[in-house]
Amino acid sequence: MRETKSSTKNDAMDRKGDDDDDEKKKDEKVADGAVAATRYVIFDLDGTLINTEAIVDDVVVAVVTKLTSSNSDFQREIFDAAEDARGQRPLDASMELCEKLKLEGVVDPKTLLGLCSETLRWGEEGMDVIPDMPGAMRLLRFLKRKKVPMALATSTSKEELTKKMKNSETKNMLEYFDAICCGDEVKKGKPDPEIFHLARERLGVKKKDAGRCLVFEDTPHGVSAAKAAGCCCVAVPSLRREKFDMYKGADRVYHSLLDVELEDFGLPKFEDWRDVKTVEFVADEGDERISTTTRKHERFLKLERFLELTGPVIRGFGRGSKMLGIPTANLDVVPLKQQIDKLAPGIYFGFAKLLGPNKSTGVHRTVMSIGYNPFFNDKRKSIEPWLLHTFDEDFYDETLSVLVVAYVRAECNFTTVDNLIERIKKDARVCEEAFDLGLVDGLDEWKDWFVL
Ligand code: ADP
Ligand code: RBF
Ligand code: MG
Repeated sequence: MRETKSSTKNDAMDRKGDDDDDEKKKDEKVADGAVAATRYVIFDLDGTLINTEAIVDDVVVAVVTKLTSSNSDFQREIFDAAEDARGQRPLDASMELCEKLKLEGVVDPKTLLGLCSETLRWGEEGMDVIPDMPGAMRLLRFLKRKKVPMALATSTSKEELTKKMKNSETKNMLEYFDAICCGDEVKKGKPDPEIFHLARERLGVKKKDAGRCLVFEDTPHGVSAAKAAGCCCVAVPSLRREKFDMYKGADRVYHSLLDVELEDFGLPKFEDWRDVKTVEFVADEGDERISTTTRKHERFLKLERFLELTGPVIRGFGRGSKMLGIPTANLDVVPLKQQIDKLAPGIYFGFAKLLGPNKSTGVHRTVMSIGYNPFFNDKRKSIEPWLLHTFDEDFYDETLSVLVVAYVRAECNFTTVDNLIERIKKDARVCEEAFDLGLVDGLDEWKDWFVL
């Protein structure tokens, strides 16, 4: 992804001269090395703005569990396989699932798909609420406030879109768009560019100015379609890191919508990051945070809604203390799935308290990683809070409650363990100093949580 920096210059920048006069007037200065000067934004829906994937995963787990009468260990496998199968056409995904979970003799891909579709009736009474993708509403609200014209380009049909929105976390999401284009309005679906041409036209942008449109996509097919339409394209993959190669065509790849640097595309810069002026920003080796604008300090993003995660401390991969000298009190992701789907994988900080024998140690500050720990290439998601307190003994099985308050960064890969350790210690400093300097407000609302 770092390499995208040099390969990303969109030709919209080099094609002055043949732009409309109107377009020229709107042109503002773009930061040195920025990817492009875009003025319009086009969004994909599923997996980009709303998390339909999580619901599909749940249905797959429920259906396969029933078919195989399986135990909780196998449920974890189903859960992982379902996640892996995301972003494909339904039948392809079903085939992958049958193969990975060795379901031959139990169910065939077509039947499995049928069973899942029966359960997945979007918009019907009793369906789970479809959560927004982390950072989606922050992005939409900000662009709306800055009067950036926006369109939706979804493969979903109009009818299905209405149903999905009825059950969405943010029911009025469609009000943010100046144009809406659905899958049944085009002859060919993504990866064909047709739907992005349509969205561009509806935004009133001529074909030769397609590079002024910034597309947000989560799948490789979507990226291909956007690029074929001549648009600039940001990918926020819904597929695993191992599959990130499939996103090579994108102008830039981010781990989540929270990490997007709009100014790199000629759009207004987010105003809600808070600098921790006492902690210097150094782009570590292995650090994938890219920005063309030089950043001087570490920073954090206060969550719009703090999140409480509670559960027994479980055994993790057994390497935190041994390998890193940094113990992390792991929580089980399975019962907390709904809550952590609200968070982008990444590094967060907040508070933690133990509710068993260690209750008397009080409330502690904590930094945590929620995700796949790319350095170790974990296949399973984990929640790993490092409590910034020295304990006399381990506290496995004791109930731990964590209050997640702020986002710091995406997970990174590092070439050496020392670099990883150094980075984690820096995260701890960001947390300590953010609280010491009183940079985190909104804690009053949670004052009951702090009473032990
Ligand atoms: P595991 O892989 O099993 O999580 P770790 O090496 O990460 O093993 O050690 C984590 C355990 O260490 C926790 O479950 C907890 O019992 C203990 N521990 C001791 N001090 C701390 C601390 N400051 N933060 C988190 N866990 C701690
Ligand atoms: N692991 C990574 O692979 N990449 C990271 O960027 C990363 N950042 C972390 C930040 C914090 C604050 C903590 C507590 C852990 C982080 N880890 C990261 C996770 C670390 O790999 C994990 O705790 C150990 O693997 C123990 O299981
Ligand atoms: Mg641990």
